[in-house]
Order: sequence, then structure tokens, then C-alpha cells
Amino acid sequence: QGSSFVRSANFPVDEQGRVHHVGVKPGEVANRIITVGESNRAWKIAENLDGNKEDLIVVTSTRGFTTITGKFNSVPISIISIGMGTSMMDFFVREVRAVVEGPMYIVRFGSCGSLRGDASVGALALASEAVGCIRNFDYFHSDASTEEPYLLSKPIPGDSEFPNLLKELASSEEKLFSGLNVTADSFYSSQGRQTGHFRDDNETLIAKVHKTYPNVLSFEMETFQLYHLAACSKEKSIRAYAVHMIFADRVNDIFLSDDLKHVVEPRVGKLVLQALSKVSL
Ligand code: R1P
Repeated sequence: QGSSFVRSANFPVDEQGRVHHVGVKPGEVANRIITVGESNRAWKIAENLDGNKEDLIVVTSTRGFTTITGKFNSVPISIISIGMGTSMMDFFVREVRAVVEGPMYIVRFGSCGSLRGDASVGALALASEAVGCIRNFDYFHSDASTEEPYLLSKPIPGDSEFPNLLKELASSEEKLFSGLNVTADSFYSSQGRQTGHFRDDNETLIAKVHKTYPNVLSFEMETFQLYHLAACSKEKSIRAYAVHMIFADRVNDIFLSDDLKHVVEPRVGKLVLQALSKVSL
């Protein structure tokens, strides 16, 4: 005997109103959200929430999303880990928008590579604006292609309220840099990494990025999708910003040590919570 509940193919939710991939339903997500890549990072930030772990609403989905909702200094906040890439950001923003009422403020707290020699590992890269960088599949279709192997979009700005609050609240310990973020559709080819095994034709990509956008600061894999969807949200119901810990110094070829990560991540996670709890909604 099947259930009489009919699930729409257009925007599937289950009998309880849970969205198909993130797995949350109305009432389980706050209007202020910190999104991260790793569930470990989400739990570290959640340690700062009011009360005990048992007071939190926690939803884990089989598609790799973890949502933790509670309060920080009595302000409702959700921390959501989404994994990696623009597809996961798209699932997250669209499905969570569908279950939250009213205006939303989404802050991505991620990691990135730095394209500026003075902004090295352990520092913070604020994404004042973001562009998309995609592998141009048609270029690789034929050897005689006249196309460019990688395409860069136009920039989209982040909201200004969160970074101003973050700068006000940050201690002198934080090394803050602000600049353009490039959101790539691969950790490897479209971030100019040389890996062998595949034809990537990306040897000049980083130089092209610098030439096109002299204020470039960071490379990562989600922020442009977040800024793009915020800009396309009807009645501008979503405002968004991204702050990244620099894990990879691409200029000097240095990767963050685990020891430094374990110091920076919880410290900045708390700072992000403090700033997000103060944004106007
Ligand atoms: C790649 O290692 C991942 O790390 C960065 C990239 O954007 C990509 O998701 O961000 P997160 O640390 O937030 O996952």
C-alpha cells in the first residue's frame, strides 16, 4: 500500500514538508545563517551557541548537508555545512529559502587560496565581490578551437553590513584583506593547478585573472553562486557575504598547517557568529 501523498517533481518535499536534499522543514532554520564546507567546522562554531547541545535543532541529510539551529546571545542562528561547489550552494540557497519566512542574511565562512603574495596562510580574505570562472567545455571539444579555455564572469558585490561589523569586532590578531573572489568550477583545472593526466590548458589562467581583475584576492568554489542567487532573489530577500580563511598561498606555494587551522578556525568562527548576530534584518 503506497501513501496517498503526491510529491511534486518541480520542487519535491516529503509529507512533513522537508526539502529533498537539505532535509529541513519550516521552523528548523533561522533567518541568519552561517554556511561552511565541512560539518566539523559547523560543530566547532556551534560550540558557541547558547545552552546545551540538546537545546539545538540538528538535521543531517543523506545528501551531505548538516543543519544546526540554535541561538547566539539570544539571536536565532543556523549553521549549515554544505560540502563543496556551486551545485551544493545552489541546493542549499534555494531549498533553505523555501522553508524560511522573511528576509535572510547568509554568510559563507570558508577557506580559500590567495592570489596575493602579502595575504598568506592564516589571514582572512573578505570577498568584497565575486566572479565565476568556468571551464569552457567547447574549447576542449576540438583542437582547432578559437575559444578561450576558461571563462570569467562579471563581478557581483557582497553586502556591506557584515564586513563592516566584522572589521569593528575583529581583534588586532586578525590579518584582514579585502578583494575580489574568483569562484571556480574545479579545485584543479579552473584554479590553474598543474596536475598531469588531463589536458587542461590552464598555464596562463592565473595571469589572465590578474589582468582582467587587478584587485583579485581569493580562489574558492562557492561564493559567486551565493552572491549571484542573493542578487537574483525576488524583492532582494537574501543578503550575503563571504569571509575565507586563507588555507593556500598560491603565490609562495604554502599550504596551512593543521596546527594553525585548529587555532584560526574556532577563533574566526566565533567572530563570524558575533558579527552575524548584529546584522539588521
Ligand atoms: C576545496 O578544498 C574546498 O575548500 C574551500 C573551497 O571553496 C572548496 O569548497 O572552501 P570550504 O573550506 O568552505 O569547503
